[in-house]
Amino acid sequence: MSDTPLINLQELQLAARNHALPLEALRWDVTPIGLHYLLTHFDIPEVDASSWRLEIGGLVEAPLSLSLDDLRARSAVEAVVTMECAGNGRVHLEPHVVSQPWLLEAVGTARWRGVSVAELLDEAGVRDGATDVLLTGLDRGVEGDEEQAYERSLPVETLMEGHALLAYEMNGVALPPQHGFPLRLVVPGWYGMTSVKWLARLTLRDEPFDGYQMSHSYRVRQEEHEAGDPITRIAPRSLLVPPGIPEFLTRSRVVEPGPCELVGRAWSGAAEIVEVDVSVDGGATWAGAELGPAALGRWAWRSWFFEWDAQPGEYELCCRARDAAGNEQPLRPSWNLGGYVNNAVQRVAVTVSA
Ligand SMILES: Nc1nc2c(c(=O)[nH]1)N[C@H]1C(S)=C(S)[C@@H](COP(=O)(O)O)O[C@H]1N2
Ligand SMILES: [Mo]
Repeated sequence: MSDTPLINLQELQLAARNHALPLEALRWDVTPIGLHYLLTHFDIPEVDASSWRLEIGGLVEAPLSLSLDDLRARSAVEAVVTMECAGNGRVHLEPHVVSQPWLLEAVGTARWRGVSVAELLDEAGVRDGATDVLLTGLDRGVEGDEEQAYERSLPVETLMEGHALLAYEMNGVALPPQHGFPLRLVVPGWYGMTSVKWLARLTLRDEPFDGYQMSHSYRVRQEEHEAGDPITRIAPRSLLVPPGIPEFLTRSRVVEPGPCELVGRAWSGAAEIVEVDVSVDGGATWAGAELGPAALGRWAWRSWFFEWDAQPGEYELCCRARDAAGNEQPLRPSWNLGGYVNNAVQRVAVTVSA
């Protein structure tokens, strides 16, 4: 970690609000709520569920105004979904990008329950010419000198085909305030910024929204005045549970000699995970890990296992995932202005004691 750049107090302030998944929590199939990562741009709003409504309007035949009870009375859908922040890995980029200083753990897997977005849009009746849905949250703030609600749009098609849901439950309980009470969008396979929390409105439009969170943030660009490419689906990543015991300050690991089972998770929004490779020598040589069952469904991370015969010495453990579309984690990061989508392989320093 000595090569990690110093973060400033403003970044520490963000990091204290927006926490990551402790890597040992990769052991749970479904992340316990308090261990799921969090990212909130502005403040967590306090929402009165009895007066709250979800409005569906714009280019629709019949605008809808739905209470939480209305939504709960409909047929429910459920999905186990791995969500990851697009800024995960940011702090490993050089030169340093000032923002939420994620290391590698801005990820979590939850069982979401709610209503299908496609069903609601069908009911409202999407008018000809409607191409995009603007999703507006109740939280407000200032970013890039612009006062705004947190809001982003998605193509109607993505919401119709993509298994997207409006969730009112997480892991079997009502959405906690920090995860979007009373209702949030969940778009499986897409980076987290897509899944708008504290939803107030869905507005059907005839073009993509061009507000701050669309045109400035969440684009891969090298320079400020470049349009760049929008960030969409999650690139493959694998993470391992650091083995043995940690040293308090450095988090470096101490492992007993002998057989040591390395375990971790791998996921990709583009296509299924087909391979995870492990290296104990910093990426010089690799061997295949065994994939666990795909029991959690297509949108959740996959477990993996690797038997390591740990002999006394110093090691750097790495893991590397590949998906069915041929996307593979790079060994080294590639830089961009916003510090997004750095899915370079994890590196864990381990001392195997004599
Ligand atoms: N309304 C609203 N929705 C939001 C955000 C936000 O700040 N406001 N943050 C987004 C980002 S960047 C991410 S990564 C995910 C994080 O979801 P979580 O905090 O439930 O893990 O929520 C997304 N939805
Ligand atoms: Mo994010």
